[in-house]
Amino acid sequence: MSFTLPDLPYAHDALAPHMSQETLEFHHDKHHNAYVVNGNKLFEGSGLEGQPLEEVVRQSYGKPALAGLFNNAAQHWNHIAFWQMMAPNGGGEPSGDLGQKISSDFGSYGNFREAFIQAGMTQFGSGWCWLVLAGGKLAVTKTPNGENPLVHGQTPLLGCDVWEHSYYIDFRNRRPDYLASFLDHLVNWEDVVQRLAQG
Ligand code: MN3
Repeated sequence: MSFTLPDLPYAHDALAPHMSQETLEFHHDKHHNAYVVNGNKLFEGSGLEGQPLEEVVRQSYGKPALAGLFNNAAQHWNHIAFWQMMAPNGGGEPSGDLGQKISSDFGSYGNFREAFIQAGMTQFGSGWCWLVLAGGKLAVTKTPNGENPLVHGQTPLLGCDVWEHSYYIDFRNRRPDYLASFLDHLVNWEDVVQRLAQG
């Protein structure tokens, strides 16, 4: 198999004004595409040809000879998920079983929201913040660069890209505002529910 760039699950202008058409044109069409192109160059001879993407990510992690492949494969997985984890008119406090589990595991949705924003703010440099399922409980984590919860044996439910390319066009240096906007206006909670059900 080789990596291919999936289309966005919505139009490039569908998340505006919270995430602009220009951001998605650069982020999806150029940045994500670069991970696909570079990952395909590094795939050959890796010994992981024919493996599903999640296995490529898991099996290349922590192996110095495969570091380049890991970075690109993990970022490919992360971005495919990131596009699906957002939707027009998304965000806000989820209801139903997911809302109850968030209240139960964090004390309240407000506590979760604060922890998620704090994790994204304090990820020094590039990386991601996550809502994960670990040992049957929800938790907030952060990872550097392309690293993701899969390599830590956790189920990623929601991830927010805090590389500058994800927010600098729309929010300049205001990463906390970007994180708040992501939670309040963009999260596709139906996708999170599906990931939780499969977790
Ligand atoms: Mn990105």
